[in-house]
Amino acid sequence: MILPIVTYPDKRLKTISEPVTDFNEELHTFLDDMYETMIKTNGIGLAAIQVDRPIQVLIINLPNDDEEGLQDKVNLLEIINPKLTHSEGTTSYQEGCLSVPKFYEDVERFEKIAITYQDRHGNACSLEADELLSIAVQHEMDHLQGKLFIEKLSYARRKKFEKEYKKLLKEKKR
Ligand code: Y12
Ligand code: CO
Repeated sequence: MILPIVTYPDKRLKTISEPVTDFNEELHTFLDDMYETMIKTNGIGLAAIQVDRPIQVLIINLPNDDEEGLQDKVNLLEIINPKLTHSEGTTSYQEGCLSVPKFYEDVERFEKIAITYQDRHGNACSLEADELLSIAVQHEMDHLQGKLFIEKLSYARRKKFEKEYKKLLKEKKR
């Protein structure tokens, strides 16, 4: 089932998500719906709060790093209750978000990270990430804390964003 995506400036995106305690059939169906929704909307990452569920769940499916750039489901990561265990360096990348459509901006983040998390069955897992995966994990983990990438912009860039986004919303209404 395709789920509606909550978009900025909806206040629900500010909600701090709660840990998952039940790794049951309902969670599995929800994860499948998140995947379907992310693929349908051309996303590479999605957090549960973006589809109005304040639980610590995120999914990431990066395209293959080759000419075709296929988004292979075998590379799908389902990350539940993540905790950052290591971070090093800084890097910058032009980010986008399904909850902030049509806006991309450079954001500074850790270059490399390590996390622990649980999979859909509640098994303990760990992940070391660099490059695009590191950025995607940090972007999605921010959603679990009610934070959007636009909050990491400088004052001047944020102002520019608010002006451009307001214009976009007006055009959409017409
Ligand atoms: C690097 C940086 C950020 C992330 C987080 C995941 N971000 C996304 O998946 C963003 C996807 C996105 C897709 C859009 O396309 C449609 O909605 C059809 C989009 O919309 C437009 O620009 C029209 C905006 C963002 C991971 C890795
Ligand atoms: Co996002």
